[in-house]
Amino acid sequence: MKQLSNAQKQHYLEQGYCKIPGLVSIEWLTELNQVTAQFVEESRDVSQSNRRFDLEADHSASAPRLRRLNSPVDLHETYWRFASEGPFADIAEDLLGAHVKFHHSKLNFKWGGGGEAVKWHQDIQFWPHTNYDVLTLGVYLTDVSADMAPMGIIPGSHHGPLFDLYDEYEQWTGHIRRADLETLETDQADYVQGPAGTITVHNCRAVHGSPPNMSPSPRPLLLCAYSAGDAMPITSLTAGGKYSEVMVRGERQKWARFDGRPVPMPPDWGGSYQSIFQYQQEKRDNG
Ligand SMILES: O=C(O)CCC(=O)C(=O)O
Repeated sequence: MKQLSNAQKQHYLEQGYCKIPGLVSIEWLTELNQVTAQFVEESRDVSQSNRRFDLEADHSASAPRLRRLNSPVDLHETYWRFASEGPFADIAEDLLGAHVKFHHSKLNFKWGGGGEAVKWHQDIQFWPHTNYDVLTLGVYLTDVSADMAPMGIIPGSHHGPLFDLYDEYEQWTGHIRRADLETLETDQADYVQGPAGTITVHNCRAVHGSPPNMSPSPRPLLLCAYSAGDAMPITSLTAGGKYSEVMVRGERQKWARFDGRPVPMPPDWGGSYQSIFQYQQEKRDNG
């Protein structure tokens, strides 16, 4: 094991997630926050969401309110160095084995004063792979307390079914329907919080989400997804990414491994997909 204790790995395998404190140095945090501040500055010149910035409705030049910076590793080498050389890659190796691929990244800001909820969902329906050795690592760039809408994960939900993220009209919503939520123990969710640098990891089948951020401070969470070397994506969602499918550990695998459990497919977005918020925040009465 490179970074994790056996107990942390066991927690991930049994519960589908884990919290990892104390591995991100102050130097990394300072650099990541400096670069992030530059992107927030740049967003002042933007009035509508685009491929780079996902903006809240009341974003403005004088008071930026970002929901997400899309694909940060493509935008600045600091993010890529962190994703490929920092503690994430070691943790991914501890959990996925010797051969690890990078999949994609995003930086969710969840701005203070009402930054939008991320409704309950599982990730793998957005980007299906041939198996479920796919996970997302996150790092909080500031201290995150309970009132700042930390990410909540339902323990053990990765062992359960994959849910339909379409509504009853077969429109993609990117979140679990109300009727299905009633079968889940959302009240048991573990809201992972901690000081700046706290790392979260969740499996691609784990049910997770977060409420609106009603505190005054943003809650920036840099997320990077990785897969085992033999988990192959079966859509082209991230095909244009600069580092998509790049090996961060070990060697390229010639053989794909298939899990017998079927995976629901997302729509064919044909290059128009920007972020989870684009769909989740559309007002439909679908639960
Ligand atoms: O930012 C969060 O709280 C949740 C992130 C998430 O689930 C996502 O972006 O898919």
